[in-house]
This record gives sequence, structure tokens and C-alpha cells, in this order.
Amino acid sequence: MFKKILIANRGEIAVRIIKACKEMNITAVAVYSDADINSLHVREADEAYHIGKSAAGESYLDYEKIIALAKRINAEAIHPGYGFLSENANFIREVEKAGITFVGPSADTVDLMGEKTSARTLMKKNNVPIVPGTTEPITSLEEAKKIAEEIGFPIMIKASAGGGGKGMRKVSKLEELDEAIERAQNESQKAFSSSEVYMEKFIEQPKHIEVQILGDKHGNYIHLFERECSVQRRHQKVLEEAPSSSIDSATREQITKAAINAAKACNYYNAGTIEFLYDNKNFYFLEMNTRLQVEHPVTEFITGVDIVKEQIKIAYGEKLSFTQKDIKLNGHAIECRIYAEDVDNNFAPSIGKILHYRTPTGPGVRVDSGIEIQTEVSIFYDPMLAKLVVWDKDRNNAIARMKRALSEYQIGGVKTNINFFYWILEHKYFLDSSFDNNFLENNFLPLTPNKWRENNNGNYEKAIAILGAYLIEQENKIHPVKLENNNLNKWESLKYE
Ligand code: MV4
Repeated sequence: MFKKILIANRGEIAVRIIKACKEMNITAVAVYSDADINSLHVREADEAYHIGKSAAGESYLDYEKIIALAKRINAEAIHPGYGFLSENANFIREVEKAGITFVGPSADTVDLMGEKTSARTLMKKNNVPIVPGTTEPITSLEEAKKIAEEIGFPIMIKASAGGGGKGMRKVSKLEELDEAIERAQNESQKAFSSSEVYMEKFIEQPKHIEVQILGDKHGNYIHLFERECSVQRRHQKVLEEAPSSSIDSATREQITKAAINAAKACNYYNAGTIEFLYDNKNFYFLEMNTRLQVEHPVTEFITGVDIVKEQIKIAYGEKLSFTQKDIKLNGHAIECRIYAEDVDNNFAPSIGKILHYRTPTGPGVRVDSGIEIQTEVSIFYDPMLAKLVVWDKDRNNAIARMKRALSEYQIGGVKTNINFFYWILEHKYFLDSSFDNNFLENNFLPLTPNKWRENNNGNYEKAIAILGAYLIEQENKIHPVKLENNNLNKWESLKYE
């Protein structure tokens, strides 16, 4: 097994990967920017190295610096987490050129799946249902008109190089098509340096259902069932669950089979996710995410598989140690993404220092946190602070458990969306699973007085904050994080005056 892995990320996912490394007896190496000098991932790692300024472009995205560091400290592998460099094929190529193992799929697979028309072509060939539309970029307006009329309006124009909701445009009638295509091409050129766009039929009120897969480097594949990810706002997921309560077991069998076909079609290895749109009748391939995803813990809860450890074993070249029939779907898991944001102010990011922090505990509760008391939540990175994940034997019990866990979550110093989750968890459409991808946009009106507001667990006594501040100050004194070797019990030498 690897002896040392560099984690090219920050926040909760860096912490998550560090924990997997420690359990596997692998030295976990953190990297950090100016803004993250005192952050949790640095404290938890075995070693931590400063890599640059707070802006991600000058630190977490600076892959030459990260690869040079990995070589200098003899890290044998790099785990990219999600975001940042995780789906950058050029990065993967450079990592491998340096003789370091990338914990993820091959650069060629990432390229292939990143190009949406080539992905659609491949899926169609391999019995994975795609959204009706073109599998080639649009080259002539005349042809585009003909195809659009065949598909039927409304249609969606999408950038070949886009994804995750970026570079999409809905067109409702033929007269709007010419201008929409030209605009989409211009926007795509600006955003992705490629003007290629293609067309899909617009799927009305779909759900977003995705399937987790694992493939090893020996051609073995398994799926870990699906996740329901329709509760989102502006393409940011807010709450995810596994399994989806919208599909029956026959559909589950088909969609997971399609996902395995998709993974095989692109010679996938490591952990990956195939996204589908589901309109309560059919499901359609949307795109493949060639990385570990934020919401992987709900899948871990219902299958008992540690996805991050599997990623590391696969990267090392091990065969999958289980087959499909070893994987059983057990119970129900829900994840709430805890963001530092002001729900009442159009979900604007809320920055500041964490003055009080107490996380939920108890049966079936998991908190993947990137923060602790005294963490400075800055403008430089995504405002997701933590993920609260619960498991119980069925959906109703999991919902009740999530509400209990939310009531225990105490965060002081920044505004959070904690209370907002009561609104979701008590909404009729959530409870009866009739929500779709527009659930929040269509139903949440922040200005009306809502019951969720009454759960006012965001404000804490200043005294508690001051005590917490004192304790962390003491820790800083005995454990300056600038030390490159973190491997000491920092609490042993703590002295109270
Ligand atoms: C669509 C669609 C309807 N029809 N494609 C948004 C994310 C990106 N991966 C694709 N997206 C969509 N593609 C067709 N042909 C609606 C969406 C969509 C959406 C999809 C999943 C979850 C949330 C969404 C929110 C808005 C739009």
C-alpha cells in the first residue's frame, strides 16, 4: 500500500480523506493557503505544507507547485477530492508524468466524459438511454431547425464543454432558435474556449438521480445504488438522500445496470457517478462525474462501503474485494449541506469567525466537518462548512432523526442554513416525494413567516464563545501549525493557568 498521500484539497473533504489515510496507516499530507493556515484539515493531517496565497488560483489550483511538493516529500499518490483539480485531465497527465499515482480515473476518461457530445455518442452506442437530441455539435442553423422540430419544443441548448448546469439555455419556440444558438455559442466560447453546442429535448419537471459506481484497474465494476439529488438551488445541491424514494425496484435495476454500462463504456476506474434525469417514467443519461462527490456519505451509510478507502485501494492497483451480490441496500440516509449563508438575504454567503461550535451526536449521525471553533470562514472558498448525514431504517425515521440532529447543531459567529432544513423536511412535497428539480425555486418564499424560523438555534451566549476562543488560543500556543510535522499529541502539554 502507499505510504504517503498528498491531499490536494481543503475543508471537509480534505479532513474526510485524511481520516481514511490514517485508518489505512498512510501518512496524510495536507496543503494549505494563507487563509487556511489555522484550518482543521491542517491540524488533522500528519504533515502540512504551505502552497501559496488565499486565492485558489495561487494555491489549490497551482498544480505545478503541488506536484513539485509531492515529489520533494515522496508522496506516492495525490488525492484531489472534489472541485479544484479533481476533473482536470492535464493535471492528471502531469501527476502521472512525475511518477505519482492519481487517485481517480485516467486522464483520457476524464477528457472523454468532459466532452458532452462524445459522452452522449458513447452512451448511445452502449445501451445507456440519453436525452433525445443531437450527438454532434450544431454546425448549421438550417439543420438545427429541422432537428429541433423533430425533437419538439421546448428544447435545451447545451455547451459541449459545459456541465453541472453551466452553459445551458432553454428554447421554447422555433422563432427563438437562431438567436439562442448564436448566443449559446458565444457564451460557450467565452466560458470554455469552445463554441460547440448541441441540442436536447427539454425534460419537464425532472428529478436528478445519480448512481455511484466503483471500477478497479482489472475491469471489475460494481454499483452502490442511487442518490436522489433534486433538492437544489441554482445547481447547488442542498439535501441528498439514498436511496431515491421516487423509483421502484424494477427502475432501480435498470438505472444501475445503465450506470454499469456507462462505466464500462469509458473504461472507467476508481469512484464515479452517472447522473440521470428522471421524469417519473423514463431516465436519461445526463453526464458523468469523474470524481468523488460531496454526497458520497449517504451511499456509504446504505451500503457500508467506505468509498474513499476503496478509491485508494483501486488507485494502488488492488482488485475490488467484493462483488455486486455482496452489496445490500440497507435503510435510508439523508445529507444536509450546512452552508455559511444568509437564507433571508437570498442565500448570500456569510463570512466571519466561528465563535461557538457544537456538532450533533448519537445513533445514526455523522458530521463531516471542515471547521471547528475559531475557524475563519472567508470569501475565498465555497461556503459549505460541513455535512450533516443521518441513517435510519427507513425514510420517515431518517427524517425524524435528521430533525433531531439539526436541533443539536450549534454554530455561532456566522449565519447558517441550519434552520432552513426544517422547512424542507416538513414540506408536503418533500414528504410525499413529489418534488422535482425546481422544488426550492418554485416553493420557497423566504419573506413569508415560516415555521422553520422558530427553531432559533443559531445564537449563543458570548461567554461560551469566549471560553472556546480561550481554549483554541492555548492550542495555538503549544501547537503552531507552521510546523511541517504534525504528528504529536497536542493536547498532552496543554496547561491551564
Ligand atoms: C436538463 C434539464 C431539462 N432537460 N436537460 C442542470 C444540470 C445539468 N447537469 C443539466 N441540467 C438540466 N438539464 C434537459 N434536456 C434540466 C436541468 C436542470 C436540472 C437538472 C438536475 C438537477 C437540477 C436542475 C435544475 C435546473 C435544470
